[in-house]
Amino acid sequence: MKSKSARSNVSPLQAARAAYRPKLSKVLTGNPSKVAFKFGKPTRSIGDQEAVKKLFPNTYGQPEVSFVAGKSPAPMKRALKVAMVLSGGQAPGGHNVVAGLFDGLQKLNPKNRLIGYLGGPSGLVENEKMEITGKLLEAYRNTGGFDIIGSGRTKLETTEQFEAVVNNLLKEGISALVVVGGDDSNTNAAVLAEYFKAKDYPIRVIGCPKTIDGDLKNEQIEVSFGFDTATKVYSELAGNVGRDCLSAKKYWHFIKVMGRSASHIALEVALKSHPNVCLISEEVAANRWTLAEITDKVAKVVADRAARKMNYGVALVPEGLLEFIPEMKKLIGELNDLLAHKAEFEKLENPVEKIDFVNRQLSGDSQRAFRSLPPSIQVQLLADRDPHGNVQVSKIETEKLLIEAVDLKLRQWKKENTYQGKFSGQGHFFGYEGRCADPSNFDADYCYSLGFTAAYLVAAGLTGYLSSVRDLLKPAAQWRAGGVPLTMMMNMEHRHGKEKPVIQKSLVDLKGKPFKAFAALRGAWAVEDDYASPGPIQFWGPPEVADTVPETLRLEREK
Ligand code: FBP
Repeated sequence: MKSKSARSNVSPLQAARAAYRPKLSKVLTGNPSKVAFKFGKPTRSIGDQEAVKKLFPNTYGQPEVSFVAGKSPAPMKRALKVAMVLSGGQAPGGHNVVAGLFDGLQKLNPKNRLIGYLGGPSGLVENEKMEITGKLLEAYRNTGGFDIIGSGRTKLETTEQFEAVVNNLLKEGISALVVVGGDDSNTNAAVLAEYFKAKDYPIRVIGCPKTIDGDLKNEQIEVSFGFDTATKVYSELAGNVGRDCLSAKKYWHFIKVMGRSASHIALEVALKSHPNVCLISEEVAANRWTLAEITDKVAKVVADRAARKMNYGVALVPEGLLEFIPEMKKLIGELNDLLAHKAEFEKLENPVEKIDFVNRQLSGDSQRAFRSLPPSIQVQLLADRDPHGNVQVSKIETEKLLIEAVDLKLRQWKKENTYQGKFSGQGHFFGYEGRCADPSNFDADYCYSLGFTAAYLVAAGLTGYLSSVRDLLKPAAQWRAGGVPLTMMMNMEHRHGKEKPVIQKSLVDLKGKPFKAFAALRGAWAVEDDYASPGPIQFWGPPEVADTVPETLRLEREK
């Protein structure tokens, strides 16, 4: 937040990058009075329609909207004060969403003002805020991080919190709130929009699709922002590790990559860097592979390579893998419910007592699954859930668990004389390294457009919508901008021991082109050395180097 040190020491790259002018959809570059809104048909939620409709009677079923050239139905005469909050994990390009929102509001009416609430949703409750001005933004355009106003994971769910937010926003004269976040934060945005509308509070709510995880996507949202940059950073690092393998020829590198539940990041990094192994959690779940079976498969690749005198390799492990292994999924589900309800557990401080306590409450199957894990992983599985009830998978060292399991298996095969290689594992976790990188051209442009679009959705007087920019494989000038009703993406899920309405996470589609492209190549990557080094993000240069989109997006959307 207003970090002076971070911005006072500007490198030549940062100075040049600050001058980059993000590209925008053509319809938004012209006169705002020539932007018309085209509404589609009424929509329905992606699942559990009756239950979602019942919980969102005032915002359910709204039509999609897109901006087209025409006459604006409501030119903005009255100046607006708009609030914004950055929510959840950082994602490259967040500052450009702020800049796009600010510039869009200014374009609509130079008297419009933007107030940033500090430290995530808690800032709205605690009324911690600052005005975002053109001067302040100068130091943040095209930079990574969320430090301009900070972020946080507080979940807004109680009536007291909602009323505190309303109170603070109305006192400040705010008539719209823009929430920049992932699936959980935008679920929060949908709940707030419904609450405000039900109570006739004059505040509209607009969301923006953020998350490096890439799991906030569907027909309407082609990709979440930050995914492109973060995966480019991880791919560069994975490529470097591959080169290290080829040079030293002595380690097997097990790299856990962020992404929470979905394996989109692992898949994208695999497509770019060609590791010897890349596990895809969704495939594990579809085939109901046990931890022992996964171990066997990885150990088999290690053994096959050892037979060719290649005692080294790169294995990518998606962050959420454990949750997709059926016996572990069951175990985690039981642990979630147990931890959500047991005050007794909270009193225990000693990890051994905690493990003991939990062990006694679990079902037979889950006890066996829990006992099969090393104590370090058992303790990690008992760590606090995040405010949305999710296991904090970033804290579970799955890469180490796999190294240990593969090592054990190989020792057994050695005893049985079926393997003669050497195995030395190195664990890595690529996560935080990529979340605050300076946004690629794609993310810089996309984020700016999302922020700008949010300003126009606010001006249109809409609420309960997610800012949407589509046709991302085309040049930015041809991008389609508009809004998608948040309830359209919702279904009911079991969280914190209860059924809750949430925006559905998108998982890797095993029938989709990106997975198929990977599946067609992985056999060759397992035994041959084909490590690719995409190198660092290129901000300048030929378009085929500097203006690329995620590989996953290209495979999914290219006609
Ligand atoms: P969001 O879903 O909020 O965008 O967060 C993404 C993420 O980076 C996940 O990949 C990771 O599991 C999690 O955040 C880590 O959370 P934290 O920053 O709280 O450690």
